[in-house]
Amino acid sequence: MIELAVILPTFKERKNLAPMVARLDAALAGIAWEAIFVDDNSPDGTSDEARAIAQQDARIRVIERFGRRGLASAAIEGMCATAAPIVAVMDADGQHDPALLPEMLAAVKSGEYDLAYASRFAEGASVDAWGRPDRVKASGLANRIARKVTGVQLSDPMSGFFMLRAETLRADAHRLSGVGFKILLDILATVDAPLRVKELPLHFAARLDGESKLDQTVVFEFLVGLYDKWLGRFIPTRFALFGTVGALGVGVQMSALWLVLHLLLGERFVYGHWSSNVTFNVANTIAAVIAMTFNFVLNNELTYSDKRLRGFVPLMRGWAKFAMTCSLGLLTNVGSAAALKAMGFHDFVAVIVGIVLGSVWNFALSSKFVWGKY
Ligand SMILES: Nc1nc2c(ncn2[C@@H]2O[C@H](COP(=O)(O)OP(=O)(O)O)[C@@H](O)[C@H]2O)c(=O)[nH]1
Ligand SMILES: [Mg+2]
Repeated sequence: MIELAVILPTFKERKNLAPMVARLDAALAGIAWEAIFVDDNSPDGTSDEARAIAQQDARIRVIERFGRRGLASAAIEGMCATAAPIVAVMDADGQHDPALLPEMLAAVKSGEYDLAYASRFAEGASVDAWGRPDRVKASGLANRIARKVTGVQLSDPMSGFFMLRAETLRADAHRLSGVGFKILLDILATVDAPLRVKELPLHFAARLDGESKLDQTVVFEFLVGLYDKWLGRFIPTRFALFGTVGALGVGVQMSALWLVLHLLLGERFVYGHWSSNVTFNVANTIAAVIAMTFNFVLNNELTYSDKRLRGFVPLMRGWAKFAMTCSLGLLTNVGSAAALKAMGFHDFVAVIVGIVLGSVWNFALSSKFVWGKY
């Protein structure tokens, strides 16, 4: 009977898989285990390598996902794809020592603890071998903020190496946000009954091959994750991001308008001459297209980073579709404002309601038609 499933989310880790499996095999002697690699269609052929290993070793399984990215969602889907009663999550790059797994398993199996995890900042742990003093500092700060905001009192709630009963996870899996990388924090902050946590000191190592995927996005994802836990249930995280990008777009359009008028009118503009209607309309149209393009790029990078469009043709097609949804959004915006004004509402109220309705419309359409699969 299978006892333990080890979930290893991977993105571009091809060369690290074989050493990882060898270490799991050595560490878990005498335990009935399986390992599931959850790969987001890595361009380096990680999933092919995982399947090649699995051909020789039935304890190894592979989940390959397409058109999506995300460490947290990969971990959740892996944990829900096993019949093992106990599940663990760890990095596939050698930074987490599999030798800690038996001790974690004993703690969870004993019934004394609901969750065991390896902390980089516990008594007896070390991060020197990591070779990334910048990330040590950033993690320390992130941990402090996370403890404040969520009330979770662990030395390293941002750890990516933990184990718990699968049923504990499944009971709340539908409520997890699956956003960003802080899956442990997400679990701890989501479950209703407080979990009894066993903390083990981790000697955090340097990664074997390749480079960190979290370097570029670590701060952004952290903030998004915190927002999601904090205010996400009032205003959904993605909509908040979309709205923020939209608000920035207003600033971009204003600046672009100023710039274009300046270019069109040159000195006359500088000395305070007002533009004619025609010039203004031409300039404002150009500015609007610039702002819309800015919004498209930023939404593609941030709001929909997990479904990011890449390559010239997909980007141009996405841009064209975004332009179309935005024009419909504009009609909704102006149309609803006009209707409200006709009904006797104050101008200001009409404009605000128009903006909100237009944004909701843009958001709904673009998440379906620009970044969605339908
Ligand atoms: N499936 C999947 N795995 C990911 C993704 N991003 C990172 N990973 C994996 O998650 C683990 C931790 O990521 P890593 O880049 O090592 O982050 P770091 O240890 O914080 O520098 C590694 O095994 C990565 O391959 C992703 O978008 N999807
Ligand atoms: Mg790593």
